[in-house]
Amino acid sequence: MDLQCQYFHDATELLFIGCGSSYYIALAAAASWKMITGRRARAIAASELLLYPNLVLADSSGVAAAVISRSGRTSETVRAAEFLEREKDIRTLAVTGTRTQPLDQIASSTLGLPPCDEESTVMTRSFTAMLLGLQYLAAMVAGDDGLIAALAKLPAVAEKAMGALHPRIREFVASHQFDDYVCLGQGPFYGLACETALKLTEMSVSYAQSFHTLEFRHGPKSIVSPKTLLFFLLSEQGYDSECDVLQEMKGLGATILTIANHADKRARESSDLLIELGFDLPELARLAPYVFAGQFAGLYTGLKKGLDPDNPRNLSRVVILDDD
Ligand code: F1P
Repeated sequence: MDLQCQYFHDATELLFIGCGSSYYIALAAAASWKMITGRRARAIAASELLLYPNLVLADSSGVAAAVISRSGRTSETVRAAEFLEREKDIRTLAVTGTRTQPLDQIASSTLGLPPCDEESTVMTRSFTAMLLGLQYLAAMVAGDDGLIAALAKLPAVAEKAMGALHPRIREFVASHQFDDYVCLGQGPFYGLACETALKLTEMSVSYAQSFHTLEFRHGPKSIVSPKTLLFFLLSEQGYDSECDVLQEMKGLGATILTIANHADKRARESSDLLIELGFDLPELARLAPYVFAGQFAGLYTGLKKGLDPDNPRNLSRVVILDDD
């Protein structure tokens, strides 16, 4: 794909559209796009566009859309691309792990990432790969060479961090028993918190919720107990406020798993497991690794429960609706 697609350059607003994990990529990608390019960006679940088109597209001029789908076949996502291209004359970019599928054929351009297409029903490396692909695109559109260079450094440092993380999460899961999970993040980390919760649900059939970190105080915190594992995805920009919530929840008796790039004494003292990435990279260049903990926690919790995390009950690899 010519990453300099003119319609992307000209767009005054970008919609990021997907389902499931791909919608959560859209959440993180839309936040990244706005922060990198300064242009308006929104994440939309494909079903919302199909069921409430006027709500989504009201007074949206100069719109382009990135339509995200590992399989390129998810019915709602393909229909969303068709609707935009054929009924609204809005150009779309397919972001996909699978070429020659309906989405690829309908979209005006394709950012194809076939190596990311894992065999598992559950999206893991395809999540991080498609998010990174969209962050690269944003950095190219913004002409941000420093961010492009930082993104290019990420795989090497992330691979090292991933290797160190496996045994820590495996041990933590083996030595704890939880009734439920809550995953918390703000700004570009909110979509990653949603994905963390989905991994726990898909891979281990556990009850997991996700919230904007400070929203958790407004009622949902009533669920907190030592048998509740709270994932805090700590940002730099919101660190102090997020740490206030972390300390408050520790005071209520929660078990806390914290992911941060750098943690201070407060976070260290209140976390039952602290994952400190320590990457010498700008914040937006190191978003993707924040989902590793949730992916591993889902994997090891599923295995501990005697499940097959790659083939979750009730799920299919792609959701194809009957009338497709
Ligand atoms: C989207 C999705 C996945 C989910 C499951 C069903 O797939 O909802 O996020 O884990 O595999 O499909 P896709 O549109 O990205 O192929």
